[in-house]
Amino acid sequence: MSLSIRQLPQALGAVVTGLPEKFDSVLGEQLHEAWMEHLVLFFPQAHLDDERLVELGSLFGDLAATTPGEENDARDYMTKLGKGGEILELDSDKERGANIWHTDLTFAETPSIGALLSMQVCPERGGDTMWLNQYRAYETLAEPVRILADSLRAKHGRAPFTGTAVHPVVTTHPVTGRRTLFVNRGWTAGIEGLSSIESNAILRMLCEHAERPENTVRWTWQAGDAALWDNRCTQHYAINDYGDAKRVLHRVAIYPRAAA
Ligand SMILES: O=C(O)CCC(=O)C(=O)O
Repeated sequence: MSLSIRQLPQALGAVVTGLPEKFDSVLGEQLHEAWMEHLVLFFPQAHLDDERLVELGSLFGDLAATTPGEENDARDYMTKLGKGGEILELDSDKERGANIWHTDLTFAETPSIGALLSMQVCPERGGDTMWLNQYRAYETLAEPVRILADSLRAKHGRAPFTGTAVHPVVTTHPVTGRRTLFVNRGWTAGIEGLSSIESNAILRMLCEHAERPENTVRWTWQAGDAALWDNRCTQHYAINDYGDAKRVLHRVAIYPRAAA
């Protein structure tokens, strides 16, 4: 079967089928191009074991389970698997905190550029994940609000549980050159230089604007599916509607390749 990439009709996302046995640099380039265009790639029934998860993720950068440095990653206590501890196991028996819109690790100076997630044990019903398009969120702000957002910087993180970092509220994607909103409800704590009344009101407005259903896509998982997202221009939300059912995923976080 040859590689096929089908764009979804929603604000972001494409479905990839026909992954070859061997993951090489040609495949890496094809997937990278599609990833930059569609922001999230879904791989139904890819059945990536941990070795293949690491192999596929490595096509796009260096891998770590969470933050590569010891930056007080809030999820450092979770199970890390793989030869280099680069796989994070997300087990519903231990943690269900991802049912808030967030971008991973924005409390770090250098957050991951993306992540690859593979569904291991899937609830019979529920447990979907949603993603939203932060380019679209930025581009659909009214011009005066866009100009305001362009001028702001925000603090991220919740010390002492996580590290803290300051990032511009609007960033430029290093590959596509597109401007993107870069705040999220999960980790953005406040806007620099504003009163708490001003900061809370602006952050709430930006987050509510980004989270509108028009900016989203939703994936209903089956065991064996995988998803690859760009952390620089998306947010995601794990829907906690599956009661006591078990849900287990394996995830690698992708970082820019260290200079050789
Ligand atoms: O459990 C999910 O569907 C998403 C997990 C998540 O939010 C994350 O890996 O950051």
